[in-house]
Amino acid sequence: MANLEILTFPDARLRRRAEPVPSVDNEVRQLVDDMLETMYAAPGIGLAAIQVNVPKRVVVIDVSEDKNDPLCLINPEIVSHDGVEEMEEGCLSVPGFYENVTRAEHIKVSALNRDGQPFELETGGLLAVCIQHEIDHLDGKLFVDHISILKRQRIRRKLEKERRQSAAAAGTARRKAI
Ligand code: GNR
Ligand code: NI
Repeated sequence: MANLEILTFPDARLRRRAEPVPSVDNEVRQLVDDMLETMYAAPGIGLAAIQVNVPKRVVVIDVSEDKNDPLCLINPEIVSHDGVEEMEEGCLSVPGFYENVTRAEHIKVSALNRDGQPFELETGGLLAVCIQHEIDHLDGKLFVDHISILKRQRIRRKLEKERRQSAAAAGTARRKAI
């Protein structure tokens, strides 16, 4: 298992459209296991492969209280949806920022599981929100695309500044070490 590095907004690699998985083989299962470890370590309630720089349609989720109910969705598709609901969202690729996003309240989703078997899931609440958030990632979308341009720019500037500062700090540490 491996704890993978998570890309952060505004990294252009998060904007790619992920490719469907043609067959669920051992390589895909290894990716799923590494993604679960990365998600639990972060900690987060979901993770899309594109966030760890793998442009494949693979998602892991665990919205359980005790973090003991992992869910894996490969090639997920929303079959039907109804209702609208607003919920505050965060994202491991947009660390430290939380905004309200409006999405479908209930969804029916089809996907393949870790064994490559097809299944359908009908759900609402946080799980439905999380699945929609993750499918957005697979299409190169982030929750900040659902908020105002002004808020998105503010978040981008702050994260770019943080990145510059941590890069500068790393440079200082390296020079001191030499
Ligand atoms: O950990 C996460 N929490 C969360 C909260 C509300 C709505 C969506 C999410 S998903 C997020 C993890 C993540 O970034 N997945 O892509
Ligand atoms: Ni996210």
